[in-house]
Amino acid sequence: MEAKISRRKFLKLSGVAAFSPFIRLGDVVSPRTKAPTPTDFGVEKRVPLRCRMCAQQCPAIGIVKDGKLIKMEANPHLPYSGICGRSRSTPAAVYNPDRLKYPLLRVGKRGEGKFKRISWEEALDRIAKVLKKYRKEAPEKVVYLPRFTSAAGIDKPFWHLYGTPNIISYADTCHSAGHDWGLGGYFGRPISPGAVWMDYPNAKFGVLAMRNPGGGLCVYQFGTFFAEGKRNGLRLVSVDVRFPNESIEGAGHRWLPIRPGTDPAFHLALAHVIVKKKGYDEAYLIEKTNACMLIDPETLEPFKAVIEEKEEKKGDKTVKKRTMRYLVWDEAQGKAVFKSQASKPALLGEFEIEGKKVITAFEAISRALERYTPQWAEKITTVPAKEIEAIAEELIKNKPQVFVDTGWYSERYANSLRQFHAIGLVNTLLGCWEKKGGIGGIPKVKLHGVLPKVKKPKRIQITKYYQKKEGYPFIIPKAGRRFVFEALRTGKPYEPKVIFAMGQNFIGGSAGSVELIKLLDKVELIVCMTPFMDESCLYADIILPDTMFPERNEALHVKFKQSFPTVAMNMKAVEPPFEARPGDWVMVELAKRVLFSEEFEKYFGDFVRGGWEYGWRKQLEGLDEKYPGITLERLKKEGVWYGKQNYKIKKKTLTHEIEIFSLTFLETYKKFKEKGYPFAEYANPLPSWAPPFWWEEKKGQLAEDEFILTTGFSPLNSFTGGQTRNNPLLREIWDQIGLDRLWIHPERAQKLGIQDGDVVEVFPAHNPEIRATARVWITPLVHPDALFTYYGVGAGVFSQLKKFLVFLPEHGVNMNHFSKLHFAPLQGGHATQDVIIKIRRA
Ligand SMILES: Nc1nc2c(c(=O)[nH]1)N[C@H]1C(S)=C(S)[C@@H](COP(=O)(O)OP(=O)(O)OC[C@H]3O[C@@H](n4cnc5c(=O)[nH]c(N)nc54)[C@H](O)[C@@H]3O)O[C@H]1N2
Ligand SMILES: Nc1nc2c(c(=O)[nH]1)N[C@H]1C(S)=C(S)[C@@H](COP(=O)(O)OP(=O)(O)OC[C@H]3O[C@@H](n4cnc5c(=O)[nH]c(N)nc54)[C@H](O)[C@@H]3O)O[C@H]1N2
Ligand code: SF4
Ligand SMILES: [Mo]
Repeated sequence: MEAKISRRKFLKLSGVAAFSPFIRLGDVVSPRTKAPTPTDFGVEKRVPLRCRMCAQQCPAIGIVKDGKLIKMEANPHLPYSGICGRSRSTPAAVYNPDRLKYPLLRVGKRGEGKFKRISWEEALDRIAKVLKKYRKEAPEKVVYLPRFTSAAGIDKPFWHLYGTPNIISYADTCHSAGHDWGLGGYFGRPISPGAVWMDYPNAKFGVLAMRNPGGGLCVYQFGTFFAEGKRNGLRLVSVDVRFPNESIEGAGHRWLPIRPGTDPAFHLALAHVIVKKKGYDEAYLIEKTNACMLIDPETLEPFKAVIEEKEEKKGDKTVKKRTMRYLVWDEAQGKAVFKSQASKPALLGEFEIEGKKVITAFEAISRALERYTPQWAEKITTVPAKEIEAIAEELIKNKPQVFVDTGWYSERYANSLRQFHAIGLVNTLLGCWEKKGGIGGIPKVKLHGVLPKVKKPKRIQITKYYQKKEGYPFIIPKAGRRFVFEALRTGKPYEPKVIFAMGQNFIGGSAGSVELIKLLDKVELIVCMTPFMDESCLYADIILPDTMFPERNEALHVKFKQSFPTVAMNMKAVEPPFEARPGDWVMVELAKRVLFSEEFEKYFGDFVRGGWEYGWRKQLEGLDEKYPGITLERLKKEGVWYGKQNYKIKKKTLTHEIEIFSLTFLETYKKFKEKGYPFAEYANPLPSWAPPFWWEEKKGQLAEDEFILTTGFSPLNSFTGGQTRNNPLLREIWDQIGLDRLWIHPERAQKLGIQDGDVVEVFPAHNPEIRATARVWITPLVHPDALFTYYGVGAGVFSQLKKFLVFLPEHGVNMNHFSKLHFAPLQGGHATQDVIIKIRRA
């Protein structure tokens, strides 16, 4: 009976879909080429995907018809679901005729762009041969650079088994570590953009400074949150080098133009006003932070603090937990006691204990802020003092349902660590961490590995060497691709010999592109795996054509920037074109060729036999006890699992409090001051202004033809990948709205005799030889000292790319092509905008 019904239903279904003229609005019926199959032709398949048109991996649904991906939809199984315009253009990327189709071998000089087709066998054998050689000699000289990897869960164990610790991400060119340690000082651990969220829906007032949630949009769930906040009456002020209409257009929102790279001064002045007007949250500072800590005003050392060590059970391990107990001045008892014994700790003040002068940490902070008046900041930033005061007033009045957005992409200038340190200070003064309407934390689900655990090899990692020996204590070792090039330049700790990039455009995405390519002569083998040609591929010896995300199964993923802990699925929806193959297959093929057969069997055997079905089950083993409802069946059907949102932010400070006076910073500060390190001041735990490099060079005064080139995202572009910059659909829209133009202020344009629509030559003052062309938009919506362009719109200096990416706009600049191979002090970020740019009519 049941079988009958389902058969009838089945016939009806297939009949309606395949043969009825009543097809739903918006459906596309393509001409029949093959005999229809009931599961395929005319019937839409809905496959769980994670979008990769930018890097955020938003859970989405791919709609497949006749074996083709016809559109992307939001995943409806989320409380806040949505995908953005870039995601909607996925089919135009997947079926782009410019996709890499076969493995390629370089035949011309590096950079020349001459390649010939080879077989996968040959490509893999060639790579394996070099890998085998270095496995014996020095496996650490092989560097793996992943970003858009199609081998998650497989690649890391492979490279660690191989013997290299050098798996290094792109994040030193994104948020690491100016953002992560600038804010992290307050929490005793790096705070990445994915660790916190602004509670847009419940906030009343917010400052966006170098942050553009409407353009650098992560729709799921951020964009929806942001829109909800705006509907709920969230008022915004944007302090930006250009008018970021993506975020703040509409009533009640304001734009204050700021001179590029001077943001720390703006935030310090906000803090100054908040403290001066006693607009801070006093109870919060006393209770939740170490503001009352008594310190020596000379050395800044906590006064007579003690560190206690306790052993604690954590699962089956015992860990040592260190806690600092510190003295405060108890106003109730009129003496110094440990904080836990005080009933009325003093927030401000200077005291004498045993003949020694001590002050509270907050007293030290207040004193340090004294000189950073709004008038002082106006001279540096050009933001009017009265505007700074008005913003501070708004923050004070509406606290704690306020935020200074902690931002995302930070590595634009040398002073980014100080910028985010100052942003952290303002948010701490206002008590908005862990508050509804303020800033919350993001809990993450811990999945098991796909393969058995592999230990990280003991050999020295390049980034760790620079962290320990070369004055970059705030590096995040897994995130420092530009130090690979520093190692090439200096030979320290050794010269890398093989670079294998999987979805990282290490040349186009990193400041100093033109300097980087010169260093590549020292590298024996460069392999780039990607679906699209990019700057890095031009210098590769072997190019491997990757699949795009709808064309492969992938490990489950948990790292999302959103308020709920989430697990999401990506399943193969369509066949890859030509000879494109996924990264997990490539890793297994290399493992077969390079590892010993026992190693291969031990680590890869089960995965090779069981495939992703096995891999996914392995990742989820035993997890549904802790997280009810995480099952593979559900993930395959709905694509996602999500848990509960909360506002807690994990801390790893010695005091277990939010350290408004950062002991992590203090330790580094003391050490570097002792050594006489010129940038020691950047680690000062107290508020402190540091100018960007360009400012140091020019004392803030640019000549008539000099500018700072700045970048940002729009909802219709992303990085340098072919997904968006060479996308025929997006290109159509870009042309309509002039997204590829270079913004220039009318006063500056007039002085240079430049007219709207003119094509100009853009080049760095330090190297006029490197040039790109751009079409200008003359607009008052940009600060006079800045030029602005969306990131990743053209070929820039690497015009050879036009041969491979035919939908690229004719003109366009990429800041990284012009900037220097310099490193932000202490944290090593790429400081890409910290360079003076000139323009002239082409
Ligand atoms: N001047 C300036 N520089 C910047 C930025 C800026 O705004 N301005 N932004 C910075 C930021 S925030 C970041 S995160 C970095 C990003 O820097 P990059 O790592 O350089 O990122 P992309 O430019 O996206 O390059 C990634 C490559 O992956 C490829 N790719 C896409 N999908 C896949 C896939 O499925 N598999 C594989 N194997 N490859 C794939 C793309 O085609 C592209 O070639 O750039 C930073 N650099
Ligand atoms: N559309 C799109 N969205 C994305 C991505 C993408 O590729 N495309 N990628 C994601 C990633 S990896 C990241 S890191 C985030 C980035 O997210 P955001 O950092 O928010 O985005 P951006 O647009 O790079 O930069 C924010 C703003 O900084 C401004 N700006 C530039 N220089 C200065 C300055 O000196 N001072 C001040 N005050 N403002 C300045 C720009 O004009 C821009 O409006 O976006 C994520 N979302
Ligand atoms: S923000 Fe847009 S392009 Fe980026 S992953 Fe999400 S849906 Fe895709
Ligand atoms: Mo980024």
